[in-house]
Amino acid sequence: MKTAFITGATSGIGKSTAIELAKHQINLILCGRRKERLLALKEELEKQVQVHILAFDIRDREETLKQIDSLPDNFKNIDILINNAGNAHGLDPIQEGNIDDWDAMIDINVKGLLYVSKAIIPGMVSRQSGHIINIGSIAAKSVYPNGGVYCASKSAVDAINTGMRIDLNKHGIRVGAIHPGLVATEFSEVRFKGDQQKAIPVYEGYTPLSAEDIADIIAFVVTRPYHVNIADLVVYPTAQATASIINKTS
Ligand code: NDP
Ligand code: 8X3
Repeated sequence: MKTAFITGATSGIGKSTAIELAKHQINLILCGRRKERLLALKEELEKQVQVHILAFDIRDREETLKQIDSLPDNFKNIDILINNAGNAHGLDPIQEGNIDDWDAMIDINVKGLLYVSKAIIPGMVSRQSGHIINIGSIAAKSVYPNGGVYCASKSAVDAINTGMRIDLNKHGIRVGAIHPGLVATEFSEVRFKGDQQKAIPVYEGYTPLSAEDIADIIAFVVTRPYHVNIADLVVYPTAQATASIINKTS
């Protein structure tokens, strides 16, 4: 049985991915800061597969390395890494941007992803096998108004994804990114700091992607035969044409 390490498993895409991969008999290491949610998910999925949880903040470099190093022997060989944890913080023109928001996006979406990867990739290299999926965004592919720093953080994920694939290619490790458009999760609640008046309308007037839609695609990607690497995948809801063009007339 394979083992997958999923960051950001307490909510949205990460949580749905855990549920979906359990159906495929993949053992799980589930991460996030909200331990009570991790415990609840572990209890639910342990009926199907082995589950280990790690509660830590991926901004904390020492803690990230320590937590991953602490994995019990039966969870040490990670076959699949899903670098999913991340969020947008704020939606402001650059001249009004909040520096704490900028720090959060760069520290979580970029540096946190690198810390986790640094802890896991050497094991994959020594085993000469592994599969890494980086969750980017359409924000990696085009910049939209007031989202410059979030888009920059996801462009960095896109570049890191390509860099990983180049460097890990000779070690037999598959690397690919999935770039979703609008997915109805807690994403907008986080972006607007709990302000539901701003978060709810983001997903109104059209059918957004669901976390399950992305989880389904991730399950497809990780179950392809070894010689198939889905390297770069952009997924929009049908109502969305670009980051800024959304058909809300239906
Ligand atoms: P959610 O807000 O629902 O989930 C975000 C997850 O990231 C949570 O599990 C959260 O866990 C975790 N996380 C956030 N900050 C940290 C941190 N400092 N340390 C550890 N874990 C953290 O959003 P989504 O499911 O939508 O987002 C998942 C990924 O998908 C993100 O990378 C996002 O950028 C990307 N994405 C989302 C889209 C969307 O429209 N929703 C579209 C394109 C990409 P906890 O708070 O418990 O730590
Ligand atoms: C999330 C997509 O366009 O809401 O990465 O920022 S968007």
